[in-house]
Amino acid sequence: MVILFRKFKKQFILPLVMTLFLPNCANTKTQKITSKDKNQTPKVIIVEAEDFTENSGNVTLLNNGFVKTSQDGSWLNYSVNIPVSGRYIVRLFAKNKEVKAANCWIEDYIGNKEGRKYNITRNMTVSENSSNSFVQTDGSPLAAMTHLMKLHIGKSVLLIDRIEFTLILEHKASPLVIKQNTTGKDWKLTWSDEFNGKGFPDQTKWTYDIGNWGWGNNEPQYYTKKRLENARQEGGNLIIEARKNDAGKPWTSARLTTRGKESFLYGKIEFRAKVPVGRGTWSAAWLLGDSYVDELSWPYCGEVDVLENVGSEIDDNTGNGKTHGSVHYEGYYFKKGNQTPFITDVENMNREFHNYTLEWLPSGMTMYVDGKKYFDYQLTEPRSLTWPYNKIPQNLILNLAMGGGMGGEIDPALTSQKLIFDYVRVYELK
Ligand SMILES: [Ca+2]
Repeated sequence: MVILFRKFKKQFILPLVMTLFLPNCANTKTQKITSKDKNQTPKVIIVEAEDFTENSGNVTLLNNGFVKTSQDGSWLNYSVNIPVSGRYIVRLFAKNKEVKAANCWIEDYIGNKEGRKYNITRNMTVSENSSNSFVQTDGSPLAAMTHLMKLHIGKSVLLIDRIEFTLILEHKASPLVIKQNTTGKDWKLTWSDEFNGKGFPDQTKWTYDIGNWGWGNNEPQYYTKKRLENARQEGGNLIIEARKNDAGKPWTSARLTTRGKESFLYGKIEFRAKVPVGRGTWSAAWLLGDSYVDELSWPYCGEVDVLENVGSEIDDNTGNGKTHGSVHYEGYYFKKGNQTPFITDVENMNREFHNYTLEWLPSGMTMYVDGKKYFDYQLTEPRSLTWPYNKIPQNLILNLAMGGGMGGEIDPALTSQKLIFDYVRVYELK
């Protein structure tokens, strides 16, 4: 049982002048963790606005504990102790007394050695003339550790109250790792979902990734949990449907994963799928390392994209398009500038099912579309020095994103798009 316990800062009369200009200095207070019992795992982490460790220099601490930001744009840094790895709801409590909306976002791991910007909330808009309200992003992944975060506030005068992090899903490794035999000459089926059921996806095989934090790619869709409109078995298929202006969100969709159920080490993995056309769609069937906890885990945990297609690369008339095969890890990702794109043409992508297949062995990986090899990545030095795929099991992910870094601008005419899977099959060598 989580008891919300926080100081009622608005009722305190602080020994300060009405407003106090704050130099760019450190504040040593730490955030409150809400839990009645100190030994109990806290579920809500509260970071008070005034507990910043650094600021942009143009913010003002008010005597009621709010921090007032500036028309010139402001930022506030916070040290946030996350006690449990998992997915969180992030809420920003702020008042906006101005006549225009204010845009905010939260950056994690500021000052990281890789020089990367980890946006864990996408843009959060505080409406004009709003008071005592909050804006919210769901599903942000956070590892258990002390995070240095930066709250970015656009050119707006806001009264910031606090940020809350609410745990919605604890991170757990998959209880079952299916390690495949890798020698022999024939592939033998070891796991599959034929999607012959009705209604919800098989909950013994799949869990839901939920939320709208942007998924590291500034994606606008909200992935829902257990909602037939977004993910269902029907007619022998799994349908993942992205829907516009649905459930109070600009776009809803679904992202299914085997994480938490089973993961795989080696084997042949075959996705039989039919993708949607339409500018802005981003279809994917892929693998992500079990050691992924938050964005800092990537790409060290591994990611293998077996089917990756964007609607803007499909000819709406012929249905001919492209799929991208990629293997991401420390030795091979955008920061290294050594990505060799493996892209192949696929005819009639949206009207016929095609087989998108990965063969993953200790020696490397190959990929095929309808049995035709187009991807060959063999494990040679120096690749082997940082190669995670001989030790970190990978879980399977099926999702339909809209827009974002790769999906691009969404055709405003789109209202509903479907990514359809006939089956997912996993084999080992015998
Ligand atoms: Ca089927």
